[in-house]
Amino acid sequence: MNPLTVWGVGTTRTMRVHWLMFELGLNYETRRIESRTGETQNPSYLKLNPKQKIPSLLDGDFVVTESTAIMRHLRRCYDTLGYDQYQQTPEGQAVYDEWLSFMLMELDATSLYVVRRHRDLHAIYGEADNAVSSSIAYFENMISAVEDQIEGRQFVWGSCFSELDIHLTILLDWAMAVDAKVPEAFVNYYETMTHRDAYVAARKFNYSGLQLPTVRS
Ligand SMILES: N[C@@H](CCC(=O)N[C@@H](CS)C(=O)NCC(=O)O)C(=O)O
Repeated sequence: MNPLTVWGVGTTRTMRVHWLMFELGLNYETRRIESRTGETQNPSYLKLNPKQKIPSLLDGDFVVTESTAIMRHLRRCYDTLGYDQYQQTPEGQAVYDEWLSFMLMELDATSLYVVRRHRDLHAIYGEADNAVSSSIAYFENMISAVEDQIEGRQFVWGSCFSELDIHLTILLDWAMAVDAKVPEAFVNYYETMTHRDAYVAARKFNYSGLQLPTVRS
């Protein structure tokens, strides 16, 4: 039996994990449960993830939840991507933390996810037009503030592809889907990332044959 099983497809969070799996070239099983189908509330799944969220990873009998934690676990245990010298330094590590916090908090949780909740999922979380428009404006301000840091760069962090590129590209996918303005430097970066074989394959894998209409969250 394959020791690695990923639970969940169809969302931006599951896309993070499947894309990394494809980049690492790992052989794994997938349980194609989806959000808002009730499958995250099945008693058997609740034992894995009482938060009722996807994705989850089962590595042998060890469970990891939270897409970012899953990605970091996969890189620690099954890495084939490698790190450059700068990435090993305290400065390189601090820059990693800075980008990760910025993307998860400023670009995702406090902006695009608010749009998601109060626009697409307003039947669950309530309508809040002001919160939606101010969150898009906030996202645009935040991403513009770091435009110089991405200008001319192939990767977010150092000279190697990393999970930070997965985070950023998926955020850009999402920003474009809600018609947020994305600075030119990010559009160029996005073009390169979305031509990667693993991105194309993972996107098809993650978003094909869903029970619910395609949702990008
Ligand atoms: N912080 C979590 C968030 C996961 C999350 O919010 N998943 C949502 C879909 S985007 C979910 O599973 N919702 C359960 C449901 O709607 O049934 C992560 O990054 O993995």
